[in-house]
Amino acid sequence: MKITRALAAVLATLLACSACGGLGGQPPGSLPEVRGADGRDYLLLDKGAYKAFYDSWGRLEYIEYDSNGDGRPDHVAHHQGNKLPGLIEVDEDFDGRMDRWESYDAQGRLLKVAASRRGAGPDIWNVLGPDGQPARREYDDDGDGRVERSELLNAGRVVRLEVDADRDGRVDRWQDWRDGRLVGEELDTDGDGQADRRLNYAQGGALAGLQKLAR
Ligand SMILES: [Ca+2]
Ligand SMILES: [Ca+2]
Ligand SMILES: [Ca+2]
Ligand SMILES: [Ca+2]
Repeated sequence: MKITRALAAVLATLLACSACGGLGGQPPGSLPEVRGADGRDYLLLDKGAYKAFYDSWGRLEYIEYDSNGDGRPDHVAHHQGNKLPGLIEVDEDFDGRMDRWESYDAQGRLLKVAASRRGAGPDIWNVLGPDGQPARREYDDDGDGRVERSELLNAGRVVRLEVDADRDGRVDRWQDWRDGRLVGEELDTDGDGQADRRLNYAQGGALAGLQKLAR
């Protein structure tokens, strides 16, 4: 994958430089202090295509990487003092706005990839299962920063759909899908966050039963 390769190259360069330059835990006193994009002050190790930002204790906070040489970072790896980044932001089309966000665990395993459908921050998330396959897709369809639709996947197929239809922040519809067919649905009709109705559907999609659920 393009991003992983780019990151590996950046890390290799950085670690090589740490070995020769005395960084990596020691206060890098000789580095210039700069103001980061977030308004905080950092010590900057400027290597041209990539720039590593350290806090005053020499802990690596983040790395900016300009892969196409247009002077704007298109990869930002957030380390927050850790050897491996927990989050990598990517500007895939080089327009100066980030459009891909990758979350990693402490071992460097990819957990989640977010993308932007509107160009205004993440609004779709692909969550990977322990086997590295997509396990869940989450959508912020109205762009308010909150997820209101989630698909649970099994071997690439949707098996369950969870929807916050009234957008109060709580799921109120749970749909079960089998072989591409809606087989049942549970509803929270009184808004307490608990399902209180269940609908079952027959082969052709006709309603086969309506059940009131005990509380
Ligand atoms: Ca760039
Ligand atoms: Ca972009
Ligand atoms: Ca939303
Ligand atoms: Ca709701």
